[in-house]
Amino acid sequence: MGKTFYITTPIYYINSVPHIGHSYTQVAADTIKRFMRQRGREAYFLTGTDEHGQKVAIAAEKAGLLPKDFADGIVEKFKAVWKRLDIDYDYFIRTTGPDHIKAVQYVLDKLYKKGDLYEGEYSGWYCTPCESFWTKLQIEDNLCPECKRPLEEIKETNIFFKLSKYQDKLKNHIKSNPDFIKPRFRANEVLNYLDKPLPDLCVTRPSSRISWGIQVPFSKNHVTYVWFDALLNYITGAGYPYDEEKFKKLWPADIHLMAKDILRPHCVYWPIMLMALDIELPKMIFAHGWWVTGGKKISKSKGKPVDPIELIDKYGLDAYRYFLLREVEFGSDGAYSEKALITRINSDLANDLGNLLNRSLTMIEKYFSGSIPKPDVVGKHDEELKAKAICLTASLEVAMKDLNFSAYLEAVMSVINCANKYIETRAPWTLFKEGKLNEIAAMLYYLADVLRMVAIAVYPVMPGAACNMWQQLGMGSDLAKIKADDIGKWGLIKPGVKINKGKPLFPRIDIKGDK
Ligand code: ME8
Repeated sequence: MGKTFYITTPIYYINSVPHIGHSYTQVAADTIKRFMRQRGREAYFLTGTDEHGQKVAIAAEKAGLLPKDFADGIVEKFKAVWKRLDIDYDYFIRTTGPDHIKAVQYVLDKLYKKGDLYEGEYSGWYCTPCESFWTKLQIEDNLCPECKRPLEEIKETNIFFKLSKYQDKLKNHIKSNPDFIKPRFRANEVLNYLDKPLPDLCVTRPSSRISWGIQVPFSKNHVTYVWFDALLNYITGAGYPYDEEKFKKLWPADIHLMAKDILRPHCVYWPIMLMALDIELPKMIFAHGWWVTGGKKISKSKGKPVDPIELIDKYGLDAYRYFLLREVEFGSDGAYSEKALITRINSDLANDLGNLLNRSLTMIEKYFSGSIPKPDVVGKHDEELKAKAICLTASLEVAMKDLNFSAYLEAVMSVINCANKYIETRAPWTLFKEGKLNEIAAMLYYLADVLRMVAIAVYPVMPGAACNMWQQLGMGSDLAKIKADDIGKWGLIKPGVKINKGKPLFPRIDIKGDK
């Protein structure tokens, strides 16, 4: 067995519960994992929570709790939301876990002994919400360049990490590995940033100012900077440094997923930390776009964020997952509105996919008493549909190479649209009047086999709906175990099998006024 496909999401701050943005990264990662599994790859999906730092300490204080007790409560909420979203992660890492803490201290010691960490005086401007330091040159009007909130001037002794030592090596790596940072234009952003001298990274905070952090092993007055601690989760969650066997199976990560807001820590600090530790770099860092409303990023600190659970309760999990991945190209920003969600459900899922399944199964019941008919007389239209369906596999692979979920789903929808048009062209109601039952038999067999392929193809995105389709088509097997190769194989649905027509997969939703 080869290397396990290893995929990660950011570990989320626990100063609030998850919203649509967090659910987006989770659904994308979950889809990739299921996609890889369908291709026979072992896959390991790491997610978790980032529990140290001032942001969390402040939120805990507001709630009248100790940070760890506060964290314990919120973590359960995160896990509950991921469960509702059917997120099949393998390990949930918490940065307050003893193994992670021990490993972070091990890394600090290692880099200190190597001479990559040194003590120095820091004076500059600090942004508490972003937990970032800025120099005079980087700021305007005393506002944080990232979040535009006021900065605090600070002077203190800290431990610094010599980023500049690895700057050229990182630049070369980015230039010679086009898949390292994706989408490609993000790599250019990082390279532009790396064109200027890289300031050393302050990797500690004085315990007198922030006590909620990992104790620095060689300096009792300091705790670890939350980003330095958090980024290490990707290796500590994969067994580093104590479980060598696990680490060898997982590392390097195949994909680190996140949104564009945290591109710099992931594409600058993280690779340099790995270089300093002599650890191979991840294969791909993919920064997707933001869900926005009214042109602004949806975030927990600004207004009421969109709640995934509310939407799932109203519209169903599969529709929600589909919308997230179909609506915008992965990598671009997406404008969220409930109206857009409903429109997408009605057009793609109710009118196209749901309707195709429903009308095909209704005809199988009506003309063949609910058994898949045998295709004896096959014509040009049937063969055209078959050819279109068989080509689907190639389009799916191409789309997923770039994590282009919308193109992936568009390719599936294009087969569904062809199948719906094929029904109109074949006009079974006329064939029936003409007594051409054998032509209807071929048509329905072809439709059923195409629907079988569609179920496998949509499974990574909509596992629930796909399994429902599978059942309705009378496929007895467990769809979760079916391999993607079956999408390209024709004739796997068996004539004579009884279908189990159920309720419509996606009922149409009425739009009441503008939402
Ligand atoms: O940054 N649109 O945690 P965080 C799309 N703890 N994705 C969004 C989003 C939006 N509007 N809002 C949030 C942190 N996300 C650090 C990470 S990793 C070592 C440490 C998603 O809770 C997206 O994945 O602020 C983004 O990168 C992440 O949530 C930020 O989560």
